[in-house]
Amino acid sequence: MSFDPLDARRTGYAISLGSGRTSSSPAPVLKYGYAMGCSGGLSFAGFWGASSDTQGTVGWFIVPGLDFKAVKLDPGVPEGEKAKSGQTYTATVEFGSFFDTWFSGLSEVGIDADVNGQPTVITDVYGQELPKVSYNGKTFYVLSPVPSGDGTWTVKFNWTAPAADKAVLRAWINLEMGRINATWPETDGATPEDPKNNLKEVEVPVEGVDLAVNVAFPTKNYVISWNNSAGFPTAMVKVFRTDNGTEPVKFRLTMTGPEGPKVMEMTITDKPQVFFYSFPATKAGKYTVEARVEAVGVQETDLSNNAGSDWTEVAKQPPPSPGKESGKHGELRS
Ligand SMILES: [Ca+2]
Ligand SMILES: [Ca+2]
Repeated sequence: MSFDPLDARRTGYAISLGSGRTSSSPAPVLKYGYAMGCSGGLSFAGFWGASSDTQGTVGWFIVPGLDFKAVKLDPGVPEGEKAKSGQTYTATVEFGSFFDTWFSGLSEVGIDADVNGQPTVITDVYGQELPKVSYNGKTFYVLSPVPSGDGTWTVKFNWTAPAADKAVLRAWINLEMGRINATWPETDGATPEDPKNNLKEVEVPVEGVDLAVNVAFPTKNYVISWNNSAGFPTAMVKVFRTDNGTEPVKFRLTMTGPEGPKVMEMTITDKPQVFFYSFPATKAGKYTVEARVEAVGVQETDLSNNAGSDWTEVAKQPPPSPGKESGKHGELRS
């Protein structure tokens, strides 16, 4: 196939990222089996780019001036606030391009984003997942088309603040890193090692979860009445949070006392939760109940308040001496 740039300008060719690809949104693919470029009186101030298809065929095209850029990355966390571990935010990314060209443009360009190295699902501003192309075994998101002149795109991705003290959000365009494996040569020579203006990185501080536990007996002096063989002292175990998060956090609560350990897994939001540890006491003595709370799957900011204990002194009421009024009975509590 011969390539006539004037004809290309008339018909509005768009060059695609590699032939032999599969795409969720078919775009016009220009198959270029041999060199093509300017001729006649056209002149260009740019340089030549190359792209190869799955058969290794190299196609050449002229890139007069091409610059992709990641303009802005807004993590979606309210100004001045830390992200809250476990909470989901919507990040907004602005990409731009400048393409000084005589034909309609490139049909698409690859973009990618990650959070602490984990790839994200990228959508348009309406939440619709962006189209992807598969090329040489990798699948990546594309923006399309790349117009001549200036182009801008706004995309979004949801991310959940991780169980860590910070999250690193990155978004990039036209760099062979992450999922992208086909790129256009740019005037600024952006590469993964030197991404120039093609990459935006934002570090977001994350407010971790802080669970706490408190153990308390309602009385320090528990008395078993003279006519009962046992009493049932009860410790109150309160699990609460000192962070301001409202998202559900799983926790494991271990309560230990005379009745042996009791373990349970529950979920807490911003409301404290109260549990009771009751045990039969037949003998006088000092009884202790301990409790330990552990967040499951999220990081704790302060482990010093995750354990607590309390004790109660149990006494046995002596039987009433003969002759005294025996109408009063039952447990005496101070
Ligand atoms: Ca660039
Ligand atoms: Ca804690």
